[in-house]
Amino acid sequence: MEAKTVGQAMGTRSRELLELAETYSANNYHPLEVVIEKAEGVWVWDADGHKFLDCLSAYSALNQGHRHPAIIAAMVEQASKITLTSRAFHNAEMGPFLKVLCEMCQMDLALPMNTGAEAVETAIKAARKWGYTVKGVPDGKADIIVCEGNFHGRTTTIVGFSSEESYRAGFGPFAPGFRLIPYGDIEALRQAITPHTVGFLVEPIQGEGGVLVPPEGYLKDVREICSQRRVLLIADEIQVGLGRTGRLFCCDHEAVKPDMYVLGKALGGGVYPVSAVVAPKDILGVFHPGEHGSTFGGNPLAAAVGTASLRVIREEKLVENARELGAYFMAKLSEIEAKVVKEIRGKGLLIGVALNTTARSYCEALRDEGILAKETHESVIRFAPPLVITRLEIDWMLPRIQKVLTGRQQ
Ligand code: IF1
Repeated sequence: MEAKTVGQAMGTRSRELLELAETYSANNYHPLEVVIEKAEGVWVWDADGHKFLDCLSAYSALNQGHRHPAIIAAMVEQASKITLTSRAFHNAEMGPFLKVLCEMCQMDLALPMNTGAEAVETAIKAARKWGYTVKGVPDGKADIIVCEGNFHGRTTTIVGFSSEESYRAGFGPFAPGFRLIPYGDIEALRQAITPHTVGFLVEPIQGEGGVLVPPEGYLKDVREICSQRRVLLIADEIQVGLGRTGRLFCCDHEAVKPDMYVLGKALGGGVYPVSAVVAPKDILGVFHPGEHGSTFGGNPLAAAVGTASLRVIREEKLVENARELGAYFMAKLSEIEAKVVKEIRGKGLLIGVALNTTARSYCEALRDEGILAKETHESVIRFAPPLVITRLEIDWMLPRIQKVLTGRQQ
């Protein structure tokens, strides 16, 4: 399990491939200097054979681990039969997939899309349509409340209600109909709701916001207020759902059932983009033929992969593993005495280590120790390994993380 350190001596093949990407790729990312070529479980290898433990999991899209054999098998088998029909025809895989998905969510209906942003857009459309046709909001007046520090995707509508200037600047004009309130502030929500409010779109833990866990009881109070005021509680569980935080859904920590789950990332098991909105009939039932859709949404390959991805989460007890090993990992991280660490927060296997300085160089040092993590919000290191991780693998990481955070060998 020993990983070679990369240090400054990035291999020549990696260096060449990195330069090729930098020559031809639009400059919308600033990745860590590592070129990954293959992977298995929690491990990845770069183009020169160096091995790393993946502590990002593609922002939780790889909850089941890289190339989970059951998911790959389902994908290959499906690829040998049929991959795409479009929704102009039925396909044999979508029904069984949506049945399992609805059962896991304890909801009636699901609307399959591809990326997270598309699912968020779908939830916005559903909430507005529900507002006009069920709640009786005057046409064109629906508003949706969102939180400061939110991250829901990159479409123009979604970045239009971001509070992060770099996501918005230069991309307007933006769609009206969204209002920002502080995250975790229940009074702000109470006051923001008007008779025209159709939905409250919220992340149960803000991932990109810096792994921000709202005050205990917040979601429960949100649920109560939304019910009282007839506002749809739309939970963006794209990053925190499907086991990541030690519960199937992050809302489960407070026994809260939202009106809509927005899911993505791990729904596709890290092999294929699969997203969905899942809700009761009286909400998702507002769509009629022709009002919404997607060429690839619900395609047979996606459905087969989605079915297998959900089965792996259930059968391999990934939720329980995230809960147990997340608590262990967090406790062990908290024992590290490092002046640079300000706070450690998170739930399950979504852990943010907030530093009192910029985190980038620490992520680079972790990479040199064989651990891939990515900073968020400048000063937070996010540790979010695949949920298939073992205690042994966490124990392998701990002295290396300690070395990087303290500058000392254990
Ligand atoms: C990138 C961040 C994470 C999400 C939540 C919707 C979406 C995301 C809660 C949209 C996507 C991704 C996008 C990815 C990086 C990543 C990210 F740092 F940008 F914010 F995870 F923290 N809701 N998050 O986290 O899903 O359309 O991308 O499938 O590079 O932009 P998508």
